[in-house]
Formats: sequence, structure tokens, C-alpha cells
Amino acid sequence: MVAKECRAPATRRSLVLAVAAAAALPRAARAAGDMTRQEPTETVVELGRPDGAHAFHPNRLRFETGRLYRLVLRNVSRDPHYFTSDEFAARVFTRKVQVTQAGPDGRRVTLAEFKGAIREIEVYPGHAAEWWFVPVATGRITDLRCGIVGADGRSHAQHGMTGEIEIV
Ligand SMILES: [Cu+2]
Repeated sequence: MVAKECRAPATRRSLVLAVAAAAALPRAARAAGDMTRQEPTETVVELGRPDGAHAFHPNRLRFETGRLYRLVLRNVSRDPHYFTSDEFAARVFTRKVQVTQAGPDGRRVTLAEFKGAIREIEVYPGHAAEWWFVPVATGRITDLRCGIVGADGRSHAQHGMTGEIEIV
């Protein structure tokens, strides 16, 4: 009986301390769970144009920190193209990059997955790659480009294949 009376106040004190400690934690430290396991938000960017013009479509992208994105890079042209941005790579956590292909029954099958830091992805004509990432830092990114140099000696970026990414 005596022991029970002693435990009760101690339990209440522990609870008060735990609540106070949780309130003192910064907001980010209380974020729930694994951010890379959310349902992804899909964004599609076409690389090149069917008429042969060198461009990203769209060429202005916007992402939010803390959300998981599945960025589908689809090459709709007859030339290979890069999606390159050092500033973007420095502001995202990459869960994976995967290469998919339509199977004989029309369903997409995954051919390969790559994990680790990614800075640049090259996609060949008619194919697609998916970059799964969570933005972790905000910023206005202006170095998105395709650095492939064509037969005229000029890069696709010089032909206008550049873009801007905003992370909020
Ligand atoms: Cu290109």
C-alpha cells in the first residue's frame, strides 16, 4: 500500500518531465516516421521535343521540402538528353533512381534501381527514368541544363535546354 502511493507521484512527475522535454524539441525533431516512405507526388518532365528542339518541358519546376516526389524524366525526342543540376542534387535526399520499361502486357516493369547520391541522369531516346527524392533544403535553382554537345559544336543548353527549380 505504501509502495503504491509512492509510485503514483513518481509516474506523474515522469509524465510531466516527458511532456516538457517533447515541447522543448525543435519542430523537425518531432517529424513522424520515414519521409521516404510516403505516397510519392508524380511530376513528369519531357526531355527534348518530338520536333527535335532541345528543351525541358516544363522548364520551371517547384517542389516542397519534406515531400516524396517521383520525377519521371521522359525522353520524347530522337537525341539523348541529360537532366543535370548540382544545386538541385545538393538540396534533395535521393531514395532511388529507377529505370522502367513497358512489358509485353503493357504494364511497366522496373529494370534497375540505383541508390545513393545522384547529380545527373541521362535518358536515351524513347525511354524514361524515375528520380525518387525528398527535398531537404529550400532555394531557387538556376543550373538545370543538358550539357550534350551537338554536331554544330554547341551544347543543348546553348540551344535553350535549361530550366529553373524552386524548392519551398
Ligand atoms: Cu539534351
